[in-house]
Amino acid sequence: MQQRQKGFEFGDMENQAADEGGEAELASKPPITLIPGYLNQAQQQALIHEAEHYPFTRPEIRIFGRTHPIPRRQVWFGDDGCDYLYSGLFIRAEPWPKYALRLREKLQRDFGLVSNGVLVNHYRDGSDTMGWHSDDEAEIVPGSDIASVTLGVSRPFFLRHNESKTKVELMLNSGDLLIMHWPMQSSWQHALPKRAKVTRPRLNLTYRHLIPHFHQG
Ligand SMILES: O=C(O)CCC(=O)C(=O)O
Repeated sequence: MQQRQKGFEFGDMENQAADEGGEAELASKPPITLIPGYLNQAQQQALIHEAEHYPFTRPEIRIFGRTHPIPRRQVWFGDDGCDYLYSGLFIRAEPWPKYALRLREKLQRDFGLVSNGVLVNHYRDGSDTMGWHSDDEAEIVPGSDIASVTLGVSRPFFLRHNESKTKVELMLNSGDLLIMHWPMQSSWQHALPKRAKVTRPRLNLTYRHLIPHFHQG
């Protein structure tokens, strides 16, 4: 049976998944569901240990004509043909590791959340970061949700509406699940800001549903 939970944590405001719809609603409340403590300690530890062996890289991206290594490490796991073009980088899908795959299956069981790839980001400390962006690449299946699971140190996570500029801040703790519902990626951006005082690492896994073989046609 599909389970659809709603969570709460929205700065001082009440969080409510904005699937009731409406432009004004969408401009003030991001369509998200936060489920604190979705993964238990054993599940978190299994993933954290597994990630010690992930083939992370720190690719270079071009910004205003100059190349810079991204301020974090990342790896993309996916089904055959689910390669990803992200921030101008073409990332070939690596085969699924055991626990990342189990989490994919759990998300599908618990929420009917279909995915065929996961981007894993590793932030060594608070100087590693993710800038403002939307996950709106052409190969993402229209209408699909993105599930984001956090492990390790707690960090704030920001969302900002493209037009109203409404800003929402969440605190993401280890084991939390944040579901970014469609159409969040077309009207909101998100970011993980730097935090100088954070000295411990954080992992984040975002499960996405891609159109298979998109880059092979
Ligand atoms: O680390 C995070 O929580 C954000 C990850 C993210 O924005 C992404 O993978 O697109």
